[in-house]
Amino acid sequence: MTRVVHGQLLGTGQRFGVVVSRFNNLISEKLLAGAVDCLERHGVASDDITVAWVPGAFEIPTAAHHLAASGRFDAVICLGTLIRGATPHFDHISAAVTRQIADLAVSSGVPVLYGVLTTDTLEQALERAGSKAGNKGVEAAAAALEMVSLVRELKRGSQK
Ligand code: INI
Repeated sequence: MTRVVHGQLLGTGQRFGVVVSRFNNLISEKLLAGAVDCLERHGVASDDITVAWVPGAFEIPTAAHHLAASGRFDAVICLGTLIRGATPHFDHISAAVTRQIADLAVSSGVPVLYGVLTTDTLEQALERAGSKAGNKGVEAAAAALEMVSLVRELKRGSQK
């Protein structure tokens, strides 16, 4: 018979590290509020959420690495806001940050979630931070809950 494995969205007893960057804080604080609200509404205790602020998106992978390596968290959620400017700066930072978070998600053994906005305009970022295009912080937190549960289930399966 086919064995189908799903993650659940129950966060009771789970611990989360959240990295959030201060650059474009107007947006990032909305991503953070959405992520924390989502975790708490799914049963995560506020004491079980650690928030690490970093200066800009470029610093997110460093902090995420330390949170993941600490062994204290079931998942690490990365939040930030990159908005395109007049130079290629945005492209370099967004490519590096995205690649490093993806690498960490696979190599650390801990689910690492990507809630970093990369938009052309401030308006697009606002739309993704709690208005008409949802809130990417909420989405990243929901994905974190699901991945914690899924990874636990997959580890259990591999021990059978
Ligand atoms: N950091 C961001 O988080 N978003 C941006 O849009 C941004 N832009 O456009 O420059 C940005 N730059 C700062 C960068 O992330 C580092 O903090 C800085 O280079 C120091 O390492």
